[in-house]
Amino acid sequence: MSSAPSAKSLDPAVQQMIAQAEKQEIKTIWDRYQAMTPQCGFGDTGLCCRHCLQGPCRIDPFGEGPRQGICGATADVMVARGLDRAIAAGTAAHSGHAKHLAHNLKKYAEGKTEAYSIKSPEKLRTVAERLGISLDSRSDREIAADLATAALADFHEKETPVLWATTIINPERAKVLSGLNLVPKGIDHEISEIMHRTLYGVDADPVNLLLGGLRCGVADLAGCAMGTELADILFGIPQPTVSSTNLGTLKSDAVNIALHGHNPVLSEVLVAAAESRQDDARGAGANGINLVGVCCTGNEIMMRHGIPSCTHSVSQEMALVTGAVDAMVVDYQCIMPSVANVAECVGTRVITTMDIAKISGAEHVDFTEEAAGEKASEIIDMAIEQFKRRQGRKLVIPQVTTPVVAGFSVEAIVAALTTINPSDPFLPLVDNIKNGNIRGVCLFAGCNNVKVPQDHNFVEIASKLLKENVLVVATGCGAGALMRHGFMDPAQVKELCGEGLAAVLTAIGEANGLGGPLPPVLHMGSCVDNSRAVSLTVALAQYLGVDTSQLPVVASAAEAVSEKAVSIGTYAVAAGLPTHVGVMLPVLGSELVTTILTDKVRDLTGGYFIVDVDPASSAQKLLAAIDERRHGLGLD
Ligand code: NFS
Ligand code: SF4
Repeated sequence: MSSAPSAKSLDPAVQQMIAQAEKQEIKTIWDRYQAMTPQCGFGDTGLCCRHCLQGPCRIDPFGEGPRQGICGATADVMVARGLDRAIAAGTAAHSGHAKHLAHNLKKYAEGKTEAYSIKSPEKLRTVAERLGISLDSRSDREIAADLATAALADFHEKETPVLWATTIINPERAKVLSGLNLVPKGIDHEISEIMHRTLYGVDADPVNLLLGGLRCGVADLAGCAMGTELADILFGIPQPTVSSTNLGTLKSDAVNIALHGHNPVLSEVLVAAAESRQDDARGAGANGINLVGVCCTGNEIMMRHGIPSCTHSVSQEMALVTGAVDAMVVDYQCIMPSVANVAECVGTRVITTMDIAKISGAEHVDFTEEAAGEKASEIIDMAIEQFKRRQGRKLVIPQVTTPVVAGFSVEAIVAALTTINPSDPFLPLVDNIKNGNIRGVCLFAGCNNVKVPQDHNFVEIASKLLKENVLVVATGCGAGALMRHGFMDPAQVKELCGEGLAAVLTAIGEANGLGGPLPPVLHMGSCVDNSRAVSLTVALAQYLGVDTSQLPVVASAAEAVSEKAVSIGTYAVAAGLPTHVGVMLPVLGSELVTTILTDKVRDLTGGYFIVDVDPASSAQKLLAAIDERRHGLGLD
């Protein structure tokens, strides 16, 4: 890869900041990547094992040297074990986020925190009812207490399987999963079982290991679904909202606070605190407090409050390079430790808030739900103080913003369809799938990977699919990528979408009084909100009386980074979806594992991985998968 900025990012604002970082001699992820190349071929192909102290053991993917690790583990075993551990780590992260929300709900129910309330009593009741919790003449608090207990119970092994898995899928899928012994017994149980079976000298059957990984993937779906639902209950169900994105959302004359990470437990309180502290910011000479989001926290607060997203994933350091961020406040996950170094270079502050996620060089405020209001105020004080300190310093804010319409929860999508057909909201959607106005559905998810010019895969694949009338939904930093390039701007529908799709988006938009179409790509939220895409798929399957694996629905993590993307991809495959990954997975060292993931698993779940780093051929493969499923349903 050349070092020209265009090889690093497609985003003009990021390109400008990369040049600025070079000028100020600030090292960024692209510099560190270059310093790291060539990367180790053993690790790259999954053939390096450090699971015991006799290691590390390496197997040459080209057949030179040893064929087994010191203990006798083969390439297949090493690769399968490594993949399993990635799935377990991703599952731990999503469900850790969900567990945090469950504790939050419990503290609310017990009256231990003032900062939180039930913003969606309807969803509280719908979810509780689905789990078999009694609603009869009970208060929100009582139901919330039971719901929190049920959520926490789903983490350990118990009589019933994980309810957040079994109650959110269609009966056909439940049957497939239970026939394969893929129904998780407890979320934490599955994670710890993966750690056990991948230990030195336990599971040495690659197929058995991969089946364990798949079950852990289903546990990940449960964690994501729980995370989404509890967040909606506590903070409200997202509704379509107008906002904007990119580094131009930072304001030189305001106290800029970038909220980065994942859990709305933190960001929601800061949103409220910022609102009530606007006058203090003005008192300090600022034109108010300007909140912006980064990564999935950006998605969460954009969907619920219309707060702009400043940047995503691989370009997070660039927000700091502007010099305009007065505090980057983080919770956990996807926060590169390097933000502390960049903050030091530009003289600003990174504030960590969670016990499990401190960063050397950052300041720490110990956030608790019990003292949420106070802690949020303390953070705002720190940002205001920093604003005063930075006066007179030169800022470089790229004047780039893009309009976004975000917030398409399943509830919002159903509501929009209901205006077209009040008695049968799914009918217009299904009719348009049948007549080919909508050829299929693709979910774009996952991160930006430094190995790919930022946004390149997302933009290229989504452009192709939209032109072919594929309805595109997006989450996580995939949503971030597409929004920064105008894919969530309704004004771009004509330019980006095929005629059939444009007609559908326009009809729905106009029926809903928008005076124009829905945006080309529907923003469904953060990464835990991939569960929303699963819910939509399940609802569609149930409406048609088929299984999820029969639908013309595909997924793509076109620039994946995190182990969370691996676990999400795994549950997409468990749900029966053809699932594209646009970067190499560390599995190529085992032909057996590679064949199972990209082919054989299909005989079991109906889903499979498509691993392809070329966006043009990836788009072709996704379209072919869609067409194959249309054919299966008799929709040629
Ligand atoms: Ni998803 Fe969201 Fe982004 Fe990747 Fe990270 S923020 S949880 S893992 S980098 S999409
Ligand atoms: Fe080597 Fe086996 Fe130990 Fe892995 S578990 S490091 S392959 S001896």
